[in-house]
Amino acid sequence: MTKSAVGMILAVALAAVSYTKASPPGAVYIDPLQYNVVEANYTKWRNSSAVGFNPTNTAPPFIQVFDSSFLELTGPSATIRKIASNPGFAFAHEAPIYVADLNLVFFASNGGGSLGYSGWYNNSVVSMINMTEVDIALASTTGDVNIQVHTLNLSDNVQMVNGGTGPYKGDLLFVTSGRALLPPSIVRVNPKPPYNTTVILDNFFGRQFNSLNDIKILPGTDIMFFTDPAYGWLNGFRPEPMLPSQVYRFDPSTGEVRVVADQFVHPNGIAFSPDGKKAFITDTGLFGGFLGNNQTLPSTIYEFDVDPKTQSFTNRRVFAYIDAGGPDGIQLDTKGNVYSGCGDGINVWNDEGALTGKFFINSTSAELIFTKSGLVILAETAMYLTNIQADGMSLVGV
Ligand SMILES: *[C@@H]1O[C@H](CO)[C@@H](O)[C@H](O)[C@H]1NC(C)=O
Ligand SMILES: *[C@@H]1O[C@H](CO)[C@@H](O)[C@H](O)[C@H]1NC(C)=O
Ligand SMILES: *[C@@H]1O[C@H](CO)[C@@H](O)[C@H](O)[C@H]1NC(C)=O
Ligand SMILES: *[C@@H]1O[C@H](CO)[C@@H](O)[C@H](O)[C@H]1NC(C)=O
Ligand SMILES: *[C@@H]1O[C@H](CO)[C@@H](O)[C@H](O)[C@H]1NC(C)=O
Ligand SMILES: *[C@@H]1O[C@H](CO)[C@@H](O)[C@H](O)[C@H]1NC(C)=O
Ligand SMILES: *[C@@H]1O[C@H](CO)[C@@H](O)[C@H](O)[C@H]1NC(C)=O
Ligand SMILES: CC(=O)N[C@H]1CO[C@H](CO)[C@@H](O)[C@@H]1O
Repeated sequence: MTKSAVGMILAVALAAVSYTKASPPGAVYIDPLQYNVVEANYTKWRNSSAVGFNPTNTAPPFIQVFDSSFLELTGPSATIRKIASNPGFAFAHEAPIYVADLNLVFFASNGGGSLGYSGWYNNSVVSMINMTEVDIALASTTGDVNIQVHTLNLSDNVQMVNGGTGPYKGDLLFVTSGRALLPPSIVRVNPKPPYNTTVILDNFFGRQFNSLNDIKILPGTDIMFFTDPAYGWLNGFRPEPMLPSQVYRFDPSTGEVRVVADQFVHPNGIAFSPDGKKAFITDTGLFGGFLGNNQTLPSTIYEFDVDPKTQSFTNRRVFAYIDAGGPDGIQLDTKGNVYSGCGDGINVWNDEGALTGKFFINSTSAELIFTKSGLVILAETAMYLTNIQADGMSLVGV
């Protein structure tokens, strides 16, 4: 029987018996009907300072279930365990790339937020964690572990790595936000020592990009799509933007660069459906850097059709509005479920846009990545692993 078949039978069985017996162990079922009306004297009304919706006040981290279909992707025995931690430094922010044949995850520190190397004078730090070491350590205990992460020393033209995907032709594919007058770029990095780098794009017809944030390759092609918000300026390490905050398409075989979507406040994460027909862009409009946060601006995932001829993003519609923080990095599993790093952890929607569950850590996660060991959650000063059954796009070559 396949893993997903087991999950499906389990979910059906649970739905028939009782939601409160929801497996995995420690999972908490929140029946939306119980919270549709809470009345004026409710003691847990939320404002912008609340981390997330945790009406059961369950100790994090835990699996929060809004719809029993969520159990199909977690499987019956998923846990959430910390695998690395550094309380003083936001070492695990974004740009995770899983290199399956080496069983390594590469990622970057926060280049702008609290506990990151923010500011004009400091580059972010790219690191790597060895998932074989993680597996061995987790097998020796039922609790958390703290695996050493290895710092890479990349060449100086790699500044403020913020997004990544791949492997692309065997290499890590990062986007950098640039720093001061050093331009944002797309860069290929050798995943093996000496980690040598090759920049493949650093301008739009002679103009510097604002601060590239995230990148994906359209499934079945070598064409790259990336977002370019103004966060380098808003976080104090880039000059004022000279381009709209928009989404670009780059064909590395011809060198052609063009815009495929605009009209965002701060376009952030990017992902495609497994068949490549739909695109998702997260807009963290509410996060304004030095301008401050504004809860009335987008905290929204938009869904588009990918035009079969032009590959422009068409038919924009709201896919989800996030109830906690803003949607940052975004990844899909092979069944089309959508995962995004938000203010309370990883939020997950089915392909119809229904929020089915969360990996609730009670703090911000900006990104996640699927590995053979499960889903790795980047949570700024910590990394978690949840050994769910779903397979991500990063495991099938995109
Ligand atoms: C809410 O609290 C107020 C003040 O204590 C009280 O007068 C009112 O009856 C309460 N309402 C309900 C629905 O319990
Ligand atoms: C938000 O709610 C908390 C807890 O009720 C309260 O202490 C805080 O003052 C509120 N903040 C704002 C901005 O309303
Ligand atoms: C979640 O985090 C907030 C802010 O750090 C904290 O006040 C709250 O107690 C935490 N909730 C739980 C259930 O641990
Ligand atoms: C990862 O760790 C395993 C177990 O210690 C080791 O055999 C392997 O060489 C490591 N891989 C890399 C790329 O360092
Ligand atoms: C990077 O440089 C630091 C400091 O020089 C060194 O400790 C570390 O081993 C280097 N990392 C790699 C992967 O070479
Ligand atoms: C790294 O260096 C090797 C040897 O010169 C070269 O073949 C490879 O293309 C380089 N990779 C990158 C990403 O620059
Ligand atoms: C928040 O954003 C809205 C919409 O752009 C704007 O009208 C409002 O002035 C902003 N509020 C603050 C406090 O900046
Ligand atoms: C966090 C950090 O590394 N800050 C450094 C940024 O760069 C300035 C100037 O070189 C240093 O003084 C800070 O310590």
